[in-house]
Amino acid sequence: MGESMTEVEYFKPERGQRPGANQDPRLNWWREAKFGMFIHWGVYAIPAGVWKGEHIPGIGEWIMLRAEIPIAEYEQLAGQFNPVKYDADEIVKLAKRAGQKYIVLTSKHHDGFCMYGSAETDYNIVDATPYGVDILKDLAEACAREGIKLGLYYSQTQDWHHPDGYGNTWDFKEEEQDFADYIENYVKPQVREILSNYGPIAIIWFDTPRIIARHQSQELLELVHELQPDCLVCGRLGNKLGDYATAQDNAIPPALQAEIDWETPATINDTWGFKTHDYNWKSTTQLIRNLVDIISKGGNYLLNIGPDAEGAIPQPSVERLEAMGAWLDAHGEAIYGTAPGPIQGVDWCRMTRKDDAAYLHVFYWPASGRLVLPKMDVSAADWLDASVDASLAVNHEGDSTVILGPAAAPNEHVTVIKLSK
Ligand code: FHN
Repeated sequence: MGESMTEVEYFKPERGQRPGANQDPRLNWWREAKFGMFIHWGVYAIPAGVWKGEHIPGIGEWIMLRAEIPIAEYEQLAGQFNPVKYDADEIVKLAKRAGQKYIVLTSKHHDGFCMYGSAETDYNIVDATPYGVDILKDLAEACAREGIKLGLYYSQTQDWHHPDGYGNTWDFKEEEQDFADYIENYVKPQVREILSNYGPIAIIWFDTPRIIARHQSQELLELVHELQPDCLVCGRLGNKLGDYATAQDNAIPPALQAEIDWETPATINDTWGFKTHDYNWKSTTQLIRNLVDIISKGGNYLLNIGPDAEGAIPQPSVERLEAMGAWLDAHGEAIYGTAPGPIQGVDWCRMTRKDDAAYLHVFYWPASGRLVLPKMDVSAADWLDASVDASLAVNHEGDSTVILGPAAAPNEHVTVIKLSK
C-alpha cells in the first residue's frame, strides 16, 4: 500500500505498518478469526475514573497520568486489589458466546502494574495484591480448554512506574532516565517471561511506540519470533515493524484495505479500562455494523471489555456481546473466513465473499423492497438466516442486479442475503 491519505489517517506509518504484508501464512488463523476480545484490566479499575473525589477526564487506564498521581500513592492501589469475582472460564465462555475467536489481555499497561507473576518486579498481581493469584495463568488455561487463542498486550515504551520507562514526568526527570537500559534489562526479560511461562501466545500486542529506536523494535520482534515463532506482533511495535497493521483506536477506514492485514481495536463505550461514569455504550446494532464494515474492508475487529475492580464484566458489555453472538450464530458464515466482497463503496450495504458465494449485508432496507446493485453474475438469493420466512428473488435489469424482498428488514441489526451463481 502506498502513502495514501487513507494510510496516513488510519494506519499512521510511524506506528509501524509493514508494507508487503497480507502474505504470511502464520496469520491464516487470524484472517479466518475476524473477531477478538480485548481486555483492559488493571489496578486503574479501582479508582475507575475518579481520584480524590474528582472525575478525571479521559480513558480510565490513563488516570495515573491524567491526574499525575505520584507513584507512592498509585502503588497503594495494588494493596487494595482483590478481584474475587474474576472467573477466567466465565470470560472465555463469554468470548465464545460472542463469537470472538481470540482474546488479548493487558499483561502490563502504561501504569506499569503487571497482571501476571513477574520475577522482574514485585509490582505484580501475585506479589503486591491481597488476591495473590496469577490471573494470566488461569486465563491461559481457560483459553486452552476452550480452544480460544490468547494474546497479550504489553506496553513496551510507556511505563509510568519504572524509573527508566517513558511517560512519567511528575516523578522522574526524562534527562535522568535510561530508556535503553529499561528496554534491555526490563522489557526484554518481561517479554521473555510472558512468552515462556504461559504456553502458546498467539499475539503480542505492543502499543504507543514512542521514542523506541528501530533496532529496539527489531530486537523485540526477533525475541518474540525466537521464543514463539508463530506468535504475531501487532503494528504498534514501532518503526514500521510487526506482522500486521493496527488502525487507530475505534477507526474504520472508509474504503477497502486489500494490501495489508489490519485490525481495529475498539471500545464498547468510550473507555478501555473500567470507569464508573462512562455510560456511553454503543448500541448492539452499531457494534454489529462496525464488525461487518471492518470485515467487508479486509480487517479484524478487536472489541474491548474492561472488568471492574472485583473482576466482574460490566453488564452492558455482556449484553451487547451476547447479542452480537446471537447475530453471529445465524450469520457467521458471512463473516468468518470470508474475504471482502466484490461490491464496495455502497452506503446502504457491505459485501463479503467465500468460495462462489457473495454475502450482501444490508444496513438500510428500502421500503420498496428493491435492493439495486451493480450487475452481478448471480442467479439465486437466499436469506442466510434460515428462520426468515419471506420471499426473495433476483432480477437482472439492464446494468443492475435487483434483489426483490419484503418491505421491511427481516433483521433489526443487519440482514444478510447469500448470493450464488
Ligand atoms: O494508550 C493506549 C490506550 O490506553 C489503549 O490501550 C489503546 C488500545 O488500543 N491503545 C493506546 C492508545 O492508542
